[in-house]
Amino acid sequence: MSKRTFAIIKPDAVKNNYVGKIYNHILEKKFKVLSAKLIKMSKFQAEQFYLVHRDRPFYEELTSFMSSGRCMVLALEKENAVESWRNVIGATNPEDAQDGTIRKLYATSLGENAVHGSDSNENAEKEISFFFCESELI
Ligand code: IDP
Ligand code: MG
Repeated sequence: MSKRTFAIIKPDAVKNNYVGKIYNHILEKKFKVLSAKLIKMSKFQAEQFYLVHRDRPFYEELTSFMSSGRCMVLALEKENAVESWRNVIGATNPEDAQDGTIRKLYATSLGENAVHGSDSNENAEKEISFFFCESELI
Protein backbone atom coordinates (compact mmCIF):
# COMPACT_ATOMS: atom_id res chain seq x y z
CA MET A 1 0.00 0.00 0.00
CA SER A 2 3.00 2.30 0.25
CA LYS A 3 2.93 2.60 -3.53
CA ARG A 4 -0.07 4.88 -3.93
CA THR A 5 -0.69 8.56 -3.51
CA PHE A 6 -3.50 10.99 -4.20
CA ALA A 7 -3.22 14.14 -6.29
CA ILE A 8 -5.49 17.01 -7.23
CA ILE A 9 -4.98 19.41 -10.09
CA LYS A 10 -6.60 22.36 -8.34
CA PRO A 11 -9.15 24.81 -9.81
CA ASP A 12 -6.55 27.51 -10.60
CA ALA A 13 -4.50 25.10 -12.71
CA VAL A 14 -7.57 23.72 -14.52
CA LYS A 15 -8.77 27.27 -15.22
CA ASN A 16 -5.32 28.25 -16.52
CA ASN A 17 -5.28 25.23 -18.87
CA TYR A 18 -2.35 23.48 -17.16
CA VAL A 19 -4.00 20.04 -16.94
CA GLY A 20 -2.09 18.72 -19.95
CA LYS A 21 1.25 20.09 -18.81
CA ILE A 22 0.81 18.72 -15.26
CA TYR A 23 -0.34 15.34 -16.60
CA ASN A 24 2.90 15.23 -18.61
CA HIS A 25 4.93 15.73 -15.43
CA ILE A 26 3.07 12.78 -13.92
CA LEU A 27 3.87 10.53 -16.87
CA GLU A 28 7.46 11.72 -17.26
CA LYS A 29 8.11 10.97 -13.58
CA LYS A 30 6.84 7.41 -14.24
CA PHE A 31 3.72 7.48 -12.10
CA LYS A 32 1.01 5.09 -13.19
CA VAL A 33 -2.39 6.80 -13.27
CA LEU A 34 -4.77 4.31 -11.64
CA SER A 35 -7.71 6.64 -12.12
CA ALA A 36 -8.42 10.28 -12.96
CA LYS A 37 -11.57 12.31 -13.19
CA LEU A 38 -12.68 15.87 -13.60
CA ILE A 39 -15.01 16.95 -10.80
CA LYS A 40 -16.40 20.04 -9.14
CA MET A 41 -16.35 19.70 -5.37
CA SER A 42 -19.21 21.00 -3.32
CA LYS A 43 -18.29 23.34 -0.45
CA PHE A 44 -19.25 20.53 1.95
CA GLN A 45 -16.98 18.02 0.17
CA ALA A 46 -14.06 20.47 0.29
CA GLU A 47 -14.70 21.06 4.00
CA GLN A 48 -14.70 17.31 4.66
CA PHE A 49 -11.60 16.69 2.56
CA TYR A 50 -9.63 19.41 4.38
CA LEU A 51 -11.15 18.77 7.82
CA VAL A 52 -7.66 18.48 9.34
CA HIS A 53 -7.23 22.22 8.64
CA ARG A 54 -10.57 23.31 10.14
CA ASP A 55 -8.95 25.41 12.87
CA ARG A 56 -6.49 27.13 10.55
CA PRO A 57 -7.15 30.76 9.54
CA PHE A 58 -7.13 29.82 5.84
CA TYR A 59 -9.77 27.04 6.09
CA GLU A 60 -12.62 29.17 4.71
CA GLU A 61 -10.48 30.57 1.88
CA LEU A 62 -9.13 27.11 1.05
CA THR A 63 -12.49 25.32 0.96
CA SER A 64 -14.11 28.15 -1.03
CA PHE A 65 -11.29 28.01 -3.55
CA MET A 66 -11.35 24.21 -3.82
CA SER A 67 -15.09 24.28 -4.53
CA SER A 68 -14.90 27.26 -6.89
CA GLY A 69 -14.39 25.36 -10.11
CA ARG A 70 -13.43 22.13 -11.78
CA CYS A 71 -10.46 20.15 -10.58
CA MET A 72 -8.93 16.81 -11.54
CA VAL A 73 -8.50 14.13 -8.89
CA LEU A 74 -5.99 11.35 -9.51
CA ALA A 75 -4.88 8.14 -7.85
CA LEU A 76 -1.21 7.58 -8.64
CA GLU A 77 1.03 4.55 -8.23
CA LYS A 78 4.78 4.42 -8.00
CA GLU A 79 7.41 3.07 -5.64
CA ASN A 80 7.58 5.54 -2.73
CA ALA A 81 4.66 7.41 -4.32
CA VAL A 82 3.87 9.82 -1.47
CA GLU A 83 7.37 11.25 -1.07
CA SER A 84 8.08 11.11 -4.77
CA TRP A 85 4.94 13.12 -5.65
CA ARG A 86 5.66 15.68 -2.91
CA ASN A 87 9.08 16.18 -4.50
CA VAL A 88 7.55 16.68 -7.93
CA ILE A 89 5.03 19.28 -6.71
CA GLY A 90 7.41 21.33 -4.54
CA ALA A 91 6.89 23.49 -1.46
CA THR A 92 3.41 24.68 -0.43
CA ASN A 93 4.35 28.28 -1.14
CA PRO A 94 5.39 28.54 -4.81
CA GLU A 95 7.87 31.26 -3.84
CA ASP A 96 9.75 28.63 -1.82
CA ALA A 97 9.38 25.86 -4.40
CA GLN A 98 12.43 24.64 -6.27
CA ASP A 99 12.88 25.29 -9.98
CA GLY A 100 11.21 22.69 -12.14
CA THR A 101 8.58 21.71 -9.57
CA ILE A 102 4.92 21.92 -10.55
CA ARG A 103 4.11 24.60 -8.00
CA LYS A 104 7.08 26.71 -9.11
CA LEU A 105 5.98 26.41 -12.73
CA TYR A 106 2.20 26.63 -12.51
CA ALA A 107 0.98 27.88 -9.12
CA THR A 108 -0.84 31.18 -8.82
CA SER A 109 -0.21 31.92 -5.11
CA LEU A 110 0.24 30.26 -1.71
CA GLY A 111 -3.48 29.45 -1.53
CA GLU A 112 -4.00 28.71 -5.20
CA ASN A 113 -0.99 26.48 -5.62
CA ALA A 114 -1.96 24.30 -8.60
CA VAL A 115 -1.77 20.83 -7.04
CA HIS A 116 -2.37 18.71 -3.96
CA GLY A 117 -0.32 15.77 -2.74
CA SER A 118 -0.92 13.42 0.19
CA ASP A 119 1.49 13.80 3.09
CA SER A 120 1.59 10.18 4.34
CA ASN A 121 0.69 6.66 3.20
CA GLU A 122 -2.20 6.60 5.64
CA ASN A 123 -3.64 9.86 4.34
CA ALA A 124 -3.05 8.79 0.75
CA GLU A 125 -5.31 5.77 1.23
CA LYS A 126 -7.94 7.87 3.01
CA GLU A 127 -7.88 10.52 0.30
CA ILE A 128 -8.02 8.02 -2.56
CA SER A 129 -11.07 6.38 -1.03
CA PHE A 130 -12.67 9.79 -0.45
CA PHE A 131 -13.00 10.19 -4.24
CA PHE A 132 -12.66 6.70 -5.76
CA CYS A 133 -14.04 3.27 -5.10
CA GLU A 134 -11.56 0.41 -5.32
CA SER A 135 -13.05 -0.89 -8.60
CA GLU A 136 -12.23 2.44 -10.31
CA LEU A 137 -8.50 1.98 -9.61
CA ILE A 138 -7.26 0.11 -12.64
P1 IDP B 1 0.30 21.17 1.29
O1 IDP B 1 -0.80 21.29 0.24
O2 IDP B 1 1.63 21.53 0.72
O3 IDP B 1 0.29 19.84 1.98
P2 IDP B 1 -0.92 22.27 3.69
O4 IDP B 1 -0.17 22.95 4.77
O5 IDP B 1 -1.45 20.89 3.93
O6 IDP B 1 0.01 22.30 2.38
O7 IDP B 1 -2.13 23.22 3.29
C1 IDP B 1 -3.17 22.77 2.45
C2 IDP B 1 -3.47 23.82 1.42
O8 IDP B 1 -4.00 24.98 2.09
C3 IDP B 1 -2.26 24.37 0.65
O9 IDP B 1 -1.89 23.56 -0.44
C4 IDP B 1 -2.78 25.72 0.21
O10 IDP B 1 -3.66 25.58 -0.92
C5 IDP B 1 -3.61 26.15 1.40
N1 IDP B 1 -2.84 26.99 2.32
C6 IDP B 1 -1.86 26.62 3.17
N2 IDP B 1 -1.38 27.64 3.89
C7 IDP B 1 -2.10 28.73 3.49
C8 IDP B 1 -2.09 30.12 3.87
O11 IDP B 1 -1.32 30.54 4.73
N3 IDP B 1 -2.98 30.92 3.24
C9 IDP B 1 -3.86 30.47 2.29
N4 IDP B 1 -3.90 29.17 1.91
C10 IDP B 1 -3.04 28.31 2.50
MG1 MG C 1 -1.13 18.96 3.21
